Amino acid sequence: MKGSDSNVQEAAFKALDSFRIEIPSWGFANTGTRFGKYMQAAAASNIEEKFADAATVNRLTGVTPTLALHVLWDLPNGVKDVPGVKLLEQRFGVHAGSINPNLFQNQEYKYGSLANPSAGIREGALQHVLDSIEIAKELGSRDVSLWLADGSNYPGTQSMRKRIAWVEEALGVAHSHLGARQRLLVEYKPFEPAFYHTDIADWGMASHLAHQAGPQARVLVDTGHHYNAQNIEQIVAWLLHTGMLGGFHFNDRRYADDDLTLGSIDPYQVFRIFHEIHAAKDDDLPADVAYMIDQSHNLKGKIEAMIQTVVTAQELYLKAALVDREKLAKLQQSCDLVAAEELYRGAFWHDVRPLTRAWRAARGLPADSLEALRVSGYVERVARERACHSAVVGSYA
Ligand code: RM4
Ligand code: MN
Ligand code: MN
Repeated sequence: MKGSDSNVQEAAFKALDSFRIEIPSWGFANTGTRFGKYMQAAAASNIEEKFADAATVNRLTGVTPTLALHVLWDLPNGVKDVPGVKLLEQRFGVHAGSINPNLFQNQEYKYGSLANPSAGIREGALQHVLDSIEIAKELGSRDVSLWLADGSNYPGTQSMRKRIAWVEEALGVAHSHLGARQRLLVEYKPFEPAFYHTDIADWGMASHLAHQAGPQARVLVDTGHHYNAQNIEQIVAWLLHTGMLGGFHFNDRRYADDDLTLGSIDPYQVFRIFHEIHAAKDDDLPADVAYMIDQSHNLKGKIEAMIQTVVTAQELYLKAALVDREKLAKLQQSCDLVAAEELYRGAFWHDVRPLTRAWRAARGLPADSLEALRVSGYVERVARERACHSAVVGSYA
């Protein structure tokens, strides 16, 4: 921790003022596991309800002004749905955020999308990416984030190298359609749904592909998309060093891509990730990092869990911001290991909740966002309103 109480408060408010996090539309819909779904009466079943829920989260936390959209789920008619989204933006005061093409749900993607051996299917998948870029342009969204489910289940059944070239080619074309201020974010994931090889399996592959695609492409780190023992903050440090870090999909995991609420299993890891970002900023290695949440809750109440996540993200971001990095650098330089570790962990153990509460009060927000949700009765009200039309849907969201 650095400085006197008033200095700490000043530094904390400055850090919190600079922190915004995007929430996902699919976090408000009924989703489930591959074994089934538990329906929630309050779940959003259309984009209007997703915007309404997002606006509630933003009203109570003050830091979620944008909503990530999944093209197939939220704009099933593509660009034609843009005017409707613009009306919702005006009505709810929340803007469309990153645009996520859907390259995994069509039947024809069984053997891949951009890496499918069929040129025709690859072309169709690329067209969907280009439509998504157009949607993003019309909505004024900067980031198009790409996650490919592509891969294979059995050794010898696909040429991994041919597929690399096909993805390279497609991303190059996609990049050439970006507007001047837009970015292409390339997400990686080691397995699932493919269980032998995944075409973009790790940060090295994503970084290579982003590099090849062009100067406006970056890597997207989804915290759930790593093997268990992986040192994610080291990956973040490398991506910062090489200028390739574009953004995050935050969630927590115990086993694989569990999409549990951020910090529920390992809050220290999130602190360590944020520390790398703050440290890079101090070292004049600034990165334009898009913080996003990629969670959708099957058991917890969706709006409640989203607010819990946003507040947790703020707390961990703040803890990391308050590390005395000048002092830490000296201890690192002199290899004073225990003192360095204690300083680092000390910031993690520091309870910043009084500071986040004070910041909210100072910014005209409810001091306790979760309590404010309970008091508002929003969840109960929408549960009543939505009960009559909440359809059982077959797809993921
Ligand atoms: C994937 C990946 C993508 C997300 C989908 C729903 O595992 O995390 O980012 O859009 O899930
Ligand atoms: Mn993700
Ligand atoms: Mn995922």
